[in-house]
Amino acid sequence: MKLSRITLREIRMPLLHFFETSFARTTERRMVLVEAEGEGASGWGEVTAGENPFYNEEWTDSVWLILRDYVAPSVLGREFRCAAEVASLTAHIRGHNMARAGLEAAVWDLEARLNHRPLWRHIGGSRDEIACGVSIGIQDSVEQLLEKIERELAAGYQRIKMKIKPGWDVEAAGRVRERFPNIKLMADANSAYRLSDADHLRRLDAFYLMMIEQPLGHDDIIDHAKLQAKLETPICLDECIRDAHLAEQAIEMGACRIINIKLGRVGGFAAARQVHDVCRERGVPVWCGGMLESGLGRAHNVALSTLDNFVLPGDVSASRRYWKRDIIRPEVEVTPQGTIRVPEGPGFGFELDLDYIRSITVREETLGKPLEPPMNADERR
Ligand code: OSB
Ligand code: MG
Repeated sequence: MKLSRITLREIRMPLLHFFETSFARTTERRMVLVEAEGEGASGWGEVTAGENPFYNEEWTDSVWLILRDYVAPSVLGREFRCAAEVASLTAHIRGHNMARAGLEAAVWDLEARLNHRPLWRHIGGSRDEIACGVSIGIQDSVEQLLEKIERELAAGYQRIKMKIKPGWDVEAAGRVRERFPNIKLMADANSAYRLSDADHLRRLDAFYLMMIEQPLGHDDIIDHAKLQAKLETPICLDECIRDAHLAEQAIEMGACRIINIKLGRVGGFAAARQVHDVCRERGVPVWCGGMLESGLGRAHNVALSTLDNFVLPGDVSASRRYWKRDIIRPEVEVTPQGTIRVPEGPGFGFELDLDYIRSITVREETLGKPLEPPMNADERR
């Protein structure tokens, strides 16, 4: 298999409602889409980086440069056996997993299409319906939060995740629990605490949360192990788990009992499957995280969630929760039972609305086989 062209597009999409985490409030998304052409077909991927380097080190502008100057030149015109090999072509790039994953996912989509197969079957998925939860951002008041939860439960969602930060945690979670004593409830701190907050975080144990996600440093597994020893509530790691080896180490150290897998954060489908397998072998359940994706990234998340150890409801929810108009047809919809039925069409299983994509594209660049191969040690001599 070989790629002849890679096209990068940056699109802008305003969110229907702002989304606030412990690190930022997002009102408009700027995302990079990757189209990979080769063997007479094309596949698409979405880069899941945010607008600022606050969740991890990547953001819209960094992924553009990394894709243009490093990822694309490393893959264009090179022979590879299958999509599962693409990650190894860019493995010399340190970090920048989301940029690398954007192209990798596009090649998986391309390969699935060349095989006339749905992407979810192509990656080895086994479920035709996935369980959905929602992630609800920090609100201006607890009343607003309660109202939103009420609405999402009425829509059928199976579990509620609330974002927390110092000043919006024990009291807010307590009021949610008081109002909804029986729901599956969890909290995501996005690294807003330190180990010295352990006694404070222990107060959340009273609310029997399913889990608390990434309470401590974005890259700190050791302190999470110390914290887990003090909490009844299971810790779920998100930011910390950038590859299968880190997943293995975190589990071995007792730093978490659950792992959130995000396609971009780990560097693509091949890596996500490795993390999934490491967890399954060790009896650790996983679920699919979200990064406020457009329909394209959302469809890839649906496919990923069909692997058999995705046993907990994920953050993959309906397009209409985010967008007035999504870039795929049909949009991602959720059943009244809080599930998404997995599409049977080829590749990621939805049609791209190319006219709409064109209308919200703010920059576009097509990269072909480089005239000069990147300079290597031999040439420099
Ligand atoms: O930590 O899971 C997170 C959004 C942006 C950055 C980080 C996270 C999130 C979410 C939103 O929780 C999940 C979604 O609805 O896409
Ligand atoms: Mg998270």
